[in-house]
Amino acid sequence: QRAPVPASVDVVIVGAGFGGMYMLHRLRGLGLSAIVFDVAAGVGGTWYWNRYPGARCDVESMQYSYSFADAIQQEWQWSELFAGQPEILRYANYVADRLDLRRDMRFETRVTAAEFDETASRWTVRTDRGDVVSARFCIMATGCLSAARMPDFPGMDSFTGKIYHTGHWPHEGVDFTGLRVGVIGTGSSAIQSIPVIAAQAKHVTVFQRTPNFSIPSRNGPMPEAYAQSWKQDYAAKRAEARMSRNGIVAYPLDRSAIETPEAERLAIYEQRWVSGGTTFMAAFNDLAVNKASNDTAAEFVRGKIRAMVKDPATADLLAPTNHPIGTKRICVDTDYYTTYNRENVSLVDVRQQPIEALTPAGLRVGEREYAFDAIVFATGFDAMTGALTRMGIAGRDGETLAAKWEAGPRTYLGLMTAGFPNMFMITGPGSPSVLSNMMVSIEQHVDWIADCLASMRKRGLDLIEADLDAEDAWVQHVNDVAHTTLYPAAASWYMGANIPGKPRVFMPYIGGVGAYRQKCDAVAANGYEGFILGEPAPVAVA
Ligand code: NA7
Repeated sequence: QRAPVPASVDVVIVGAGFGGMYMLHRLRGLGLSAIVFDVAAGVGGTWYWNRYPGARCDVESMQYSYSFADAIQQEWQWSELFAGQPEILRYANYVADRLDLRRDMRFETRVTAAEFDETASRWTVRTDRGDVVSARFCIMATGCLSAARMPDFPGMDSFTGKIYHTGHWPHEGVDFTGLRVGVIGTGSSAIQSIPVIAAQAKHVTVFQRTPNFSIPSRNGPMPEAYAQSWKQDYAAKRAEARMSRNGIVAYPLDRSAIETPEAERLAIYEQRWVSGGTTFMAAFNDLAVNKASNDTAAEFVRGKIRAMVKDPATADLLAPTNHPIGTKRICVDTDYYTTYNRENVSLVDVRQQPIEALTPAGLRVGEREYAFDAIVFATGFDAMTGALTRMGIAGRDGETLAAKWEAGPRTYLGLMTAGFPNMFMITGPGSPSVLSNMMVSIEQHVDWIADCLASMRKRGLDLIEADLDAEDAWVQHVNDVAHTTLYPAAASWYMGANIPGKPRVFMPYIGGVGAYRQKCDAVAANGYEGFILGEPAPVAVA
């Protein structure tokens, strides 16, 4: 039984993941009324849905957590260096309990439309349960990787076995014991789940279109002394993360790879490889911008793959050659490559010859049919824009967000988009978001939005909108900065390249988390430069 939904609130928040949770907390602190909708049955967002075997954060636990409440960051104890999905979901629930968030949340409720009413300067938000809520502000905390993508192979309905998508995993779990399993995709979700599925299944066949670079996580139980070293110094470490490149304290080396003598360079890579995890790309300062430098890192990892995988043909297929390392989000794994040494695991290259169709027994590649009891789609997401453009958002003159963004997303600072007044996005396209530790980026956006609303109230204003010229300039800047790097060289989901027909635009802002924060703060300090602020709409007289 769902609690009643108020007809009118100050703010509707869409999404009860880490963004929506903290946003609600901040709005309460400002004395604003808010209601949060989420299609899930509980909090957690990404960590509610992605329950596939082996699902784990690729940012280490001590850094992937809220920093806004010292009591919470001191109380919570992570059990592993890299937390798994169940533990992160427990953490989200713990925070929700601790802050009593759920009383303003309505679950199992999908927002189907959000329309801006220009006469009243208010949003009308509708849900699939028939709710109609009027709100002054609408905050989209819908996540960057939340709209799961299923390829539309012919014969999808004909397959008689089970079909799963990693991003919509059954809550009761799946027992693969004794089953023949096909896995489609070799992104982060596949790389995490394949070793775990292979340990259970009779046979696993992996269909790889593009190999990815993966670094061993070196995950393990959290040493108490390590946790304490963070907790005792959290204020300083969090401050460092906020001003860093990716929102992660990674101790980057400030020197060029290509200018470092080879033996020394290899020793540095080796040391990063052995310590494991996310910080590999911080080994040198030019890996993202200098192809020759990048090649040295890529070749180092390819060498590791060849050393780990016994069958040379399989090793060759697994060693990525078609994109610079790091230009697709680097994966972090536990035993991924060595899993291919197991007798019950095989790899099929579907780059030249794609999967043609699903069949009643399995799937077909060219003339060959593969039979399965279950097929796991680890095929990713309509990243960054999918959740927003699918929602039925309409701004001024009834213009839909989907129409406005037809040629690619356009935002000012990734926070607002012109023509959609009073609608904010948390970690929207045009902000660092997926190129960063999401926790750091989420907190930065939530704080910025909350401070903005507080400042507007103080000045008696209640309308804010991105200025079109400021937006155009920001989009140009996001694009210019992206093209100073090697990132656009990869056909990645950062570029929309994984969705047929999606425009190829580099969506996140790659200028760095710290530089971006300074820009946002400067905009606020200059009276919200680039935003148009307005008076309250006059009350209509009958
Ligand atoms: P990703 O990284 O988008 O990976 C999806 C994978 O699925 C990728 O290897 C794709 O190959 C593959 N794919 C997609 N469609 C097909 C078809 N039709 N045939 C064969 N292979 C296909 O999603 P993940 O869920 O793994 O990870 C998303 C992020 O979550 C990750 O970066 C972390 O930040 C956490 P492609 O590369 O497109 O050739």
